[in-house]
Amino acid sequence: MERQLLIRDVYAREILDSRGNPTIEAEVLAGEDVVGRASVPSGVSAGRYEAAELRDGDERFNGRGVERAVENVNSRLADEIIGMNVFCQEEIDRVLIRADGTPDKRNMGANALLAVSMASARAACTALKLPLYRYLGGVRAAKMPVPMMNILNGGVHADNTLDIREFMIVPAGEGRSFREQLRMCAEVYHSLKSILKERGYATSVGDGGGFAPDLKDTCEALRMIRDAAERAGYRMGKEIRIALDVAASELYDPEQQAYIFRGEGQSPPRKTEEMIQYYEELISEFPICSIEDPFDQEDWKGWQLLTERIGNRVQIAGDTLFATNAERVKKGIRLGAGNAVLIKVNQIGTLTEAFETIKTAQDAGYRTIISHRSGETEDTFIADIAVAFNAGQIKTGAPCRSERVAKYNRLLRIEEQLRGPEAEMH
Ligand code: 2PG
Ligand code: MG
Repeated sequence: MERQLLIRDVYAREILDSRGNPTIEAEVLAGEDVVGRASVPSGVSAGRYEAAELRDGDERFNGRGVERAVENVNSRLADEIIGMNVFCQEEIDRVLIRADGTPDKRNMGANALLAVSMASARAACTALKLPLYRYLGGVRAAKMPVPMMNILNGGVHADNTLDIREFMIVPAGEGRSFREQLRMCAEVYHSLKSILKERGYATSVGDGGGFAPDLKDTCEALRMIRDAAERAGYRMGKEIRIALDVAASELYDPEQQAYIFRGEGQSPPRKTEEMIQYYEELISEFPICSIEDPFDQEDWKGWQLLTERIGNRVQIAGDTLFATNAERVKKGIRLGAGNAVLIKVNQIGTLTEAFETIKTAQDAGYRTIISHRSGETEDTFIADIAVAFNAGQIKTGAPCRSERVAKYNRLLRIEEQLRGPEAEMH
């Protein structure tokens, strides 16, 4: 195996993401002719603890251009990285972090740093002729993730009445291949579409590809999903369960110190204790196996109480709360807040830091979910991360819109490889 291959060039360009907003794509040239390419996703959540994307703020693209971040890659970061060994990912990431010099990477832009970090890993695995998951995870990379598939959208990901951002379905993974699990989810998605049509609702989709109808409230959405799963021939609770991303930081009103469900109109603001009761009611009526961001990113008390009350039965996942930041995950572990962590590489800005966060979570027995962002590209990097670290779960949207489907399809190919040459032939 080659132990040293020098980075010869780094180049970035501005491309478009799935919402038509600019994002960065970077290419790393290592040795004579090995090129690794990667692009960076972008979310809408205003997570206070996320690393900072650098946006131009000028008249192009309503201020969302990334020309300055591109320029940072092509000048400052390229200067630092050229000449480094492409196989030394941790060192590369350390140099990137140092070149930026700020805690939230606002100087160079977390988007600039991450593009280089990811493209370097791609170049490294290409040079070794290894699949990315194998390069990142070594011989331990073995486990396919269970899909947590978004089928109904609300909140800021859609222009409808639903307050909860994502309604997802989770197939029972035991004894089933990823291919089968994916099929189950896609079938439920299609039966949901026909039910919505029959009942006179819109079947247009939100950012993650899930449908975005104007339903009355959360319970109606959950009933629709139950009907859809049953119509597709699955037993609710046994074969298909439900996961929610409440994205509660978006519902929280600091003045009233309460959560406001605007789409529900009449429902009064809910304080922390009322939110807990609300979740308890929902899980008693529907087979909900996971709740993401049930409270605001500062409401540690709410997180602790809910984890204490239902954490033994339900996965309670921190997205905005943890922001893929190992220090925040450590705080959560200390306080008993949540029992699972969403991993989004662009929340932290380099691969090495994201991998540290995965390790911190897994060492403490917290579950991990590798996640897309609402603004995605065709890059399938996260599919490989999910397998490399035996994450167990992946959240990458609906089986609709190719930037989401690309990740699922990549996982189908990885599953074939993991099952050996015989399976690969079919
Ligand atoms: C989330 C994500 C992905 P965004 O809240 O989990 O669906 O949304 O990327 O907009 O933060
Ligand atoms: Mg979320």
